[in-house]
Amino acid sequence: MQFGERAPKSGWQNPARFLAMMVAAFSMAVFGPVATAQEAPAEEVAAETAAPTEAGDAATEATSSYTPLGPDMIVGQPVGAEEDFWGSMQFQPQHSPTGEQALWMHDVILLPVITVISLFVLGLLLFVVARFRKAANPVPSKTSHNTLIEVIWTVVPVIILLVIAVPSIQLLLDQYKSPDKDALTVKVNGYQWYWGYEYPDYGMGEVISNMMPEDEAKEKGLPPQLAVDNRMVVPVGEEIRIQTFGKDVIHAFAVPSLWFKLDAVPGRINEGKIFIDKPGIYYGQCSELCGARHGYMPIALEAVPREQFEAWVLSQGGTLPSAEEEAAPAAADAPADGDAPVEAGDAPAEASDAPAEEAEVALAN
Ligand SMILES: [Cu+2]
Repeated sequence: MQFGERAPKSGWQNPARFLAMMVAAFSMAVFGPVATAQEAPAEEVAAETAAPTEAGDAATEATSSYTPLGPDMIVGQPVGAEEDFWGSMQFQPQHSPTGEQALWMHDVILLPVITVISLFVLGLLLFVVARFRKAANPVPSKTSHNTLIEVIWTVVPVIILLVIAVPSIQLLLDQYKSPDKDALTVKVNGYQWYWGYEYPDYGMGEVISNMMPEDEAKEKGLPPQLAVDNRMVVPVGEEIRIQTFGKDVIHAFAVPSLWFKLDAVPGRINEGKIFIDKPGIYYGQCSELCGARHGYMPIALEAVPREQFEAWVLSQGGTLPSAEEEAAPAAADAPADGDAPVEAGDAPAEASDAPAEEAEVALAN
């Protein structure tokens, strides 16, 4: 469903998407209940999205102030089996385009295919056990070849794999597409055992994010062991370039509700992109066993409208790139004549000749 909705323009021109849509239509026809069950939450999400956007507009007016989002704005969070048994056994609802596409792939293609094949093979086994048991079939057949059946059991799996491959490769390509050239960059540093967030374009220090003590989290109505003291704040509805580093050992930056997981490896930069549909708080955890307190370095990502994000940057002592750009042309005008620095450069050269002459004099003596 979301897969088709996401690409209304290219749906009919792009053969891969067209085939995927055909598969979706077929799957929905055959597995209708699964598909419709998925649509209902999508509508709820749309309804929910409308409300925070209004809140975002209100925030636009109050540009200068930033207040961290409260517990009512938690969007991406795991649920316990006691709260929601089925929900706890499924993927978290997705809030990024690739996440929606991946969840669609799982719910509409993979699960139905797996279920049908498993039931079919189980049925065949039960049939063979019953039909060809010794009592019912005392003299076994000596048949060893049947060309028709052999062709069928080769060709049918190939077709099934092709049907899976088309949307799967499309998804893989989308997941690893580079972010926009001017996407906001966040450097995510994994430490034993906390996270550090750097915003190289905003002239601010690293934001260090530690797990919030359990009592404090409960007091504030935030989930214990997921809440942090300083969240990673990013603008909503924009591409964000995430670059991960391991500052000591390998960590992994993972936020399930945004379909994002990227290793943070010492000595190399890994890069991925995030696009968040909806303002709110998204929780994740380190997903690489990194030592004793691996389980206590949660990730809390806060997506807010651009104006709120900029207010946050200013509250952290950062500067906005737009302000720098305005200042930059003025600075560029001053050395535009250009000759002055060059002359200044010549002077030291002359000055350096002097000691050489002195040295010659000294040698001559
Ligand atoms: Cu870690």
